[in-house]
Formats: sequence, C-alpha cells, structure tokens
Amino acid sequence: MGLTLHYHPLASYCWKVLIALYENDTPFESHVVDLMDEAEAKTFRRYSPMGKMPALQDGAHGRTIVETSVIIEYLDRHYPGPTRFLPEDPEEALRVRFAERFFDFYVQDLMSKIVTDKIRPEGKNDHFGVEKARAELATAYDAVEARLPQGMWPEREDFTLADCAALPALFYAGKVQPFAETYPKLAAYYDRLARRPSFKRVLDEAEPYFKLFPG
Ligand SMILES: N[C@@H](CCC(=O)N[C@@H](CS)C(=O)NCC(=O)O)C(=O)O
Repeated sequence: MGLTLHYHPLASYCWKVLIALYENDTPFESHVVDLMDEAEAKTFRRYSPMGKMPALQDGAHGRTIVETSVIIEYLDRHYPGPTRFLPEDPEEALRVRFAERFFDFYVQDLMSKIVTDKIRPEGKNDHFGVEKARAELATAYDAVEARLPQGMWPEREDFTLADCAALPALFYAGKVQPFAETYPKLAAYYDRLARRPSFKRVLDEAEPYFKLFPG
C-alpha cells in the first residue's frame, strides 16, 4: 500500500500538498473528504484529530501525517523527487521555513477567516474579526512587498516549501483582497509561481468545484 491523500479539491491547504505531490509526480491515491457529512467527518478525525485537511496516509510506513508543513517535509525526506522543498543550507532552510509560516499564518489563515465568514449562519457573522483580518492581510502584503523583516525572505528561483504555501494562499487571498494592481512585486512573484504546471493541474481539478466558493 502506498500514499493516500485525504483532501478536498477546493481546500487551499490541500492545494499546498497537492502542488508538492504534482511537482515530483509522486504516485498517490486520492480520497475526497466531505466534512459536511457527519459520518465522514467523524471517520476523518481518526486521521486528523482536529478535523483539518489534508491528511496523508502512508501505508508503507503504517502512519498518517497531518499538518501541511510536516507532510511536505515528510514527502521531501521519504519520497524525494527532482524538486526538493527545503534547501540543504541551514540558513536558507530557515528563510524558507519563515516564508512558509508567514504565508500560512498571515495570508492563508486570514483569507480563510474572510471567506468562511461568508458561509456562517445568518446572525453569526464576525464583522469585527473580518475587519481585523482584512487589516492584517494588508499588513502582510506590505511585508512581502518590502521583504520585511530584512534578511528573512528567501531570494530563490527554485521551488520550495514556501512557494507551495504561497501559491494557494495568494490565489484565494487575491480573490477577497486583490493585490495585483497595488503590490507589483508580490504580483510578479505570484505570476511566476502560477505558471507552474503543478498549479495548473490543481486548478483544473478544482474547476468543477469553484461554484461552491462563497462569493
Ligand atoms: N495548520 C493546518 C491547517 C489545515 C486547514 O485549516 N485546513 C482546512 C482546509 S483548507 C480545513 O480542514 N478546514 C476545516 C475546518 O476547519 O473545519 C495545516 O497546515 O494542515
């Protein structure tokens, strides 16, 4: 038994791992999880106790890995391919990890706060939280544009863990808080990443589900 990815084709954190898998043509089986289905969600929690997607089941090693950063590092270690996601040089690896954390916490999670608020039941919206998320997202765009804090951003042409995180985060963030016109460096970075065949494949597979994206 090989690798099985439990995921949803529309979920941005799942894209992060799909991109890594497609970059190296890593063979895996896919299993779409519907977290709205109570029974499926309960079963899924056996793999991912917090109910967060994706989860990567590795039959060969008899274990299931969760948390996208860990999954990609796991793939890099146990199923390496031509694209290596973490540089050998420890200082460079530190920068890549920093950028990856930054895109997860300050772009992806804030974007998710804004998007998921749109599907809350009536009367349960968190206007203050969304306003705060929008302000913080703008601060994050400013930081990426200015490469702040100084010396912490990886300046690399190769494709890394940080880029796996940045691509889905910026794709969706750009929908709810556009940056293409106002942040030229950020936009150029995103445009360069978006040309990856791995990303095109993810987008093509998500296409039938886009009608479910709120707003
Ligand atoms: N820190 C987690 C975040 C994963 C995450 O938030 N996944 C979203 C999908 S994009 C999810 O499962 N959301 C369902 C929920 O929060 O109930 C990781 O990196 O794996």
